[in-house]
Amino acid sequence: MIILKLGGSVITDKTKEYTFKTETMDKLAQNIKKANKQTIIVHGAGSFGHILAKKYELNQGYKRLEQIKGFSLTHEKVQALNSLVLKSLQNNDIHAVSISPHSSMTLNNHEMQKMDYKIFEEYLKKNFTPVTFGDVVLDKTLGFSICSGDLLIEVLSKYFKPEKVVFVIDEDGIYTANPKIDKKAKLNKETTVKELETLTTTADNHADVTGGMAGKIQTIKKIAKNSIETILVNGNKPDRLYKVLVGEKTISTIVTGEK
Ligand code: IP8
Repeated sequence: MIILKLGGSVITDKTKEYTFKTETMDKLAQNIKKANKQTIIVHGAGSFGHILAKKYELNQGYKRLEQIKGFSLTHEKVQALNSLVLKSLQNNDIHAVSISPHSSMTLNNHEMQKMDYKIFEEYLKKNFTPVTFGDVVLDKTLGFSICSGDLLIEVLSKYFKPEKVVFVIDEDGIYTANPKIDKKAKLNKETTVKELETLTTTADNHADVTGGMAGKIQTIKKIAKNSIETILVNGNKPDRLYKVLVGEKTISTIVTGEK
């Protein structure tokens, strides 16, 4: 089984509120179908979640009444994005079912507190493709906070020990520096957790309340510590995702799991 994260910056335009990239998503769905692998799909919130979450400071927990409105609005938007993703998968004959974090998971000070892995297991057993996503959730200490897709990937991969974890991002992989700023940045085709420790990542310039690339690298380190291989691949070149899923060589970054 493979756990797949569709990044928010691939399936939405992160700079424009509520803009879904239908064509990109459809092409990714086609390639996921063609690869014919059992998957759990996690997707990010992109411009359906981060702009509102930032405006209402939802990741900092409950501080004022107005945030209740912000939580509810954000929840509706990420749910709407999830429906668009689901529709695209179904149009490509992938039997996807949505598992919503806000109604089935809780956090405690940003860490996973309660998560129903059995639901995922049951759907997988029946040959469904479970789809979950970055969402607003209840938090025991903070009142509420944000459960990012990356946190979901981290806990799901720890529980399910997939054959690999794939991050579909809007770059060719992990670079030696931020390629959007530094023209001399080089792609790391194969790397290890040790090498990742030495990387200095600069913050992405769009609203991202859950850490952007720097946060992702922290997540990958945790996945690798469970001996699982992680691959980062460019979602704007969907045939590369197919190759990664079926184990063929392509342009990507492979982070080997620690033995
Ligand atoms: O895009 C964030 O999830 P991510 C979820 O996976 C919200 O980091 C609501 C901003």
